[in-house]
Amino acid sequence: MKTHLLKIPLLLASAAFIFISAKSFKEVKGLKDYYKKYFPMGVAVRPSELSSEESKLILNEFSSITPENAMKMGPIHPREDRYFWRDADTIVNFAVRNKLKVRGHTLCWHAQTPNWLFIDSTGNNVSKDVLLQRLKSHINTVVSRYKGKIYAWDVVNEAIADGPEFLRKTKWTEIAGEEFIEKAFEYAHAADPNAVLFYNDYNTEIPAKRDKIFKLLKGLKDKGVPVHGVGLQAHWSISTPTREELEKSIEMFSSLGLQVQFTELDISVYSGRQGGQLIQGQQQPQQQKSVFTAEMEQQQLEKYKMVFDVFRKYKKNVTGVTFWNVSDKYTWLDGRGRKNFPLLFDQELKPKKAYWEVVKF
Ligand code: 9MR
Repeated sequence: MKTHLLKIPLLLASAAFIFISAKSFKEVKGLKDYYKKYFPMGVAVRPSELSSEESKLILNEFSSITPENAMKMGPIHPREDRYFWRDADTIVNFAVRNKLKVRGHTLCWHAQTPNWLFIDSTGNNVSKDVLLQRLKSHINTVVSRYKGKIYAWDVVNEAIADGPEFLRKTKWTEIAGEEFIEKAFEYAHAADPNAVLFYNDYNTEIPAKRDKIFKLLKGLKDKGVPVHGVGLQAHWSISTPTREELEKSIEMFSSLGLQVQFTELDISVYSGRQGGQLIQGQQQPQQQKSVFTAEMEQQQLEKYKMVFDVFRKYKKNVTGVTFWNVSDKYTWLDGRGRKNFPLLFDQELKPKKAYWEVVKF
């Protein structure tokens, strides 16, 4: 009897302990929770990150993932008769297991595209018909495989020129002219009529480039091409974009009836467009090398605060925000002897000051 009575407080204590720890675990909110009423929060991932310490952070903070490279034409379709599914499957399976959304990236691009697509067995350019047939087969195979698991696709990536021309000069335009763009959307729509289809590009806040992207998208919409959204990559920096430039982009593209998603967000600590990228051969002053100064931290924090303020303001139009890479430990902007620090998590995967500005509203 005595021992029985003693057990009751013990049981109560352990129940309370379980309750408290379950509660405190639940209370570690992530970006996706703060933004639940706004839009999915996404991140670009590499397969290796899904089985390392990054995976915990990804699951706690994000509700959507995008393969950084695994679904691009080169990696996933290295030869005409050979697909390489392992990395893309790893990412999609992780998402399905953990109930995350997946944004597919990308079905048609000029970079990371295998040469076999454009040439015949003698090494000459294929005809337009052959190229479009290959594109159709590629898109149909990839989109069908992940039908129902990938909710949105970047169908065509970066087709607009940075310079004065309209379209970027590539093998695609050389062989197929402008038509490859609408064809890519048609093929993707036929393979998965439920997928939300995006045209994706960078420097979308620079008026000259924005006007050309607008013209392209308006033309596609007028023709009835199944394009549903525009992906604004958002490789920004402490100096770009301004609030006005950003708001104007959202308003212009929304006026076409398109969803707007920020698909590759990062804010470089170096000023300039396209993430303040180092131009080949360009030398950086010694003191800029791999140092995250208090000044950079402050400027970056202010830019993050501003852009998320705008995203929330336009929550009716903005249907997704995806960061390009997980943390400052590895980003596509690192390299040539200089680290960038463009993300919300530091090299130890801890939230930076900018993180707390993004979730403070
Ligand atoms: O982050 C990607 C990097 O690992 C690749 O080497 C690079 C190849 O061009 O592509 C990077 O991702 C790009 C994305 O697919 C499209 N928009 C620009 C991104 C940064 O270059």
